[in-house]
Amino acid sequence: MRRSHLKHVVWGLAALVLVTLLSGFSLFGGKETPGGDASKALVPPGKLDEYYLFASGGHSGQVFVYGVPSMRRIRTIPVFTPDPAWGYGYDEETKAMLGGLTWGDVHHPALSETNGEYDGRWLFVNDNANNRVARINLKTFYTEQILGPVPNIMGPHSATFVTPNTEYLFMGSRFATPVPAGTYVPIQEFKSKYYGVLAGVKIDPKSGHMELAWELLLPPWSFDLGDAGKKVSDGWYFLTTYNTEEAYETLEVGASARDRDFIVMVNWKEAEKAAAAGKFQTIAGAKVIDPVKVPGIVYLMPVAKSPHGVDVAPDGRHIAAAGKLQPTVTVYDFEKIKSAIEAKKFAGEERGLPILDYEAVRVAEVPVGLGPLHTQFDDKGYAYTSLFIDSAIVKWKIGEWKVIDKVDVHYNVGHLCAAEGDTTSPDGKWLVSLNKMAKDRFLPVGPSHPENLQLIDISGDKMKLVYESPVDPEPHYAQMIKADKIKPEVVFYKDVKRPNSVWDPKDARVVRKGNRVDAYIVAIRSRFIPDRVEVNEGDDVYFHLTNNDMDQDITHGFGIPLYNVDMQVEPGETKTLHVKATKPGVYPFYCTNFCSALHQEMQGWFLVKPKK
Ligand code: RUQ
Ligand code: CUA
Repeated sequence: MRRSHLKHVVWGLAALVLVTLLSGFSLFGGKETPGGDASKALVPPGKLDEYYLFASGGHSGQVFVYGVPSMRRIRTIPVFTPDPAWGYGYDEETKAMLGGLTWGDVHHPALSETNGEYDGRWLFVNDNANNRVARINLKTFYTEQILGPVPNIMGPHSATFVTPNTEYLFMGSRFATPVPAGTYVPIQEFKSKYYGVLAGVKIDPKSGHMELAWELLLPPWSFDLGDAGKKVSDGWYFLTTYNTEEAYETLEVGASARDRDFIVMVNWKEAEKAAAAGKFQTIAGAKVIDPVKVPGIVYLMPVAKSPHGVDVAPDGRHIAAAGKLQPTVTVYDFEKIKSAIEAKKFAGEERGLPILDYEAVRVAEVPVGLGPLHTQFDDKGYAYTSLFIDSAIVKWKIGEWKVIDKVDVHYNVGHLCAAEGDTTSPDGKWLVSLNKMAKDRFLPVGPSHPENLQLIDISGDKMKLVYESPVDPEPHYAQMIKADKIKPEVVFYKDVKRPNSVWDPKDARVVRKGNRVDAYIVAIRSRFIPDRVEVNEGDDVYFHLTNNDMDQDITHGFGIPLYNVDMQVEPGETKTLHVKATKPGVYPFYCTNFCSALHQEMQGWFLVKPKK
C-alpha cells in the first residue's frame, strides 16, 4: 500500500470513529444499547421482593406474575387457556369453566379494592376475544370463576377496572355488532343496526362472585379503555371511545376522520336504579337499558381523536386522557364536570346523548410528546405518561401541567404500571414500562423478539432506568401491589367438605354403576391407592384424586399416556378427571409432578378391556 493511500485510510477511519461516537453508534455492534443501574434491582437469593406485578398475558390467555424490583418471573396463571403444567382445563371443574374454548385475550388485570386501595383478595381480567371476564383468587393464585361469554358484548376491551369497593367491573364492547350475538345484519346497515354495549358486572363483596347486572345500549362506536371514578368521582365510570365516525371499513383512515372523539361517562348508580325500576328491554337474557330513553346515565366529553387510556388521578378529581394522534394529554376536572351536569350546560348532543362543553370541563392540555397512551400516578402529585411513538415516558406535575422529566424506554411503550398506581394512594418508588418491542435487548430467539418489561426508579427527581425483563406475548396492562397485602394459602384444608375426597386409604375404592366407573384414589408420597383401575372399553371413568400430603409444595400429578389428560392436585386438594375409555389396552397412569425421591415409582395401571 502506498504511503499517501494509507494516510487516507487512517483519516477515513478516524472520521468514521468520530461520526460513530457522535451519533451514538458503536463501531461494530450496531446502535449503542443504553443501560441502567441494575444494582437497585438486586434482591439477593433468599430474600423476597417488595411488590407483586400482575401483567396480562394477552393472547396467551394467561397472567404473568413478577416480583419487583428483581423482575423475576414467579408464576404463570392460566386463565382462558388450558395449561397442563397446572392441569388447568383437564380436570372436570376447570374444563367446565373454559367451556370448550381454548384461548382468550387477556388485556387488563384489576386487583380488587376496598376504599380505593388494593386489598389483595382477587385479580380480575378480561378476555377481549370471547366476551368473558375471570376472577383469580389470590389465596391460591387459581382462576376460580369465568363469567361469559356475556351476551350482546363483542370484544370487551375496556374491562376490568373495578370500582373503589369492588362493587362492579364493566365490559364495554370494542366491536360494534348486531345484538344479540349471532344476529345477521348486512354491514351496510352498520350505523342503524349495529350497537356498542356496556355491561355492568356486579361483584359479590364476600365471595367475589361475578354476575351480569345490566347493560347499556350505545352507538356503534369502539369502546376502548376505562377507569372507575374514585373519591369525588366515585359512582362514575369513564371510557374512551374511537370510531365515533362509525366507519366499518378501513378503520385506520375511516376512524380518524373527525378531530374529536369522546370520553363516555357512565353514572353506574343511576344505571343500577334504572335496572331496578324495570326501565330495560330484555335481550338474550340481559337487562338492556337505552340511555337515550333514561337520561342521567350517560354523558359525553370531547377528547382529541382516537384516544386510548383514560385515567383517574388518586384525588378522584383529575381525569387524564389523550388522543393517540395529538401530542397532548387533556386533563378534566370532575368538579367542573359536576357543575356542568348540574347546570345542564351542554354543547349539543350526539345520537341523543348530551355532550359536555370541552372548554367548560377541561383544566389543562399538557404538551407531552408523540403518541401518548396511558397515564399513571405517584405519591407526590406527579403523573407519568407513556409515549408510544417517542418510545419514552414523561413526568409531569398535576396543577403545573408541564413536563419536567423524560426517560427513553426500549422500545415503543404501551402501558405503564406504577406501584399501587391505580389506587387512591400510590406508593411512587417504582414504575414498570410495558414495551412492545425489544429488538437488541436480549439474546435473539428467532424472528419474534420477546416483549420487554422495564423497571424505572421514580423515587427521585429524575426517572432512572434500573432493570428489564423479557416477557411473553403480550402484556397490555399490569398492576403492582405491596407484597404483604397478599397472603396465599399453602395447603387446602381437608376439613372443608368436598364431595369425592378420600382421607383414609381404607376408603379408597373403585365403584361401578352400569357404564360409569368412579375411582376414589388417594395420592400420598409416593403411591396411588388403589394403583389399578380396570374398566371396559366404552366406560365413562371418573378419577377422583385426593392429595393426602399436607406439606407445602407437595403437588401430585396424574397423567395418562395417549388419553391426552393431566391433572395436578395440590396438598389437601381433591380433583376429578373424566375419560371415556375409548382405547382398549394397558395404560400406566403416573405422577407428573416431582414430589419425592420415589416420585418415579409413583404410578399405577389403567387397564381397558376390549369389547368382545
Ligand atoms: S391495551 S397496549 Cu393499550 Cu388493551 Cu393493549
Ligand atoms: Cu407424586 Cu410425583
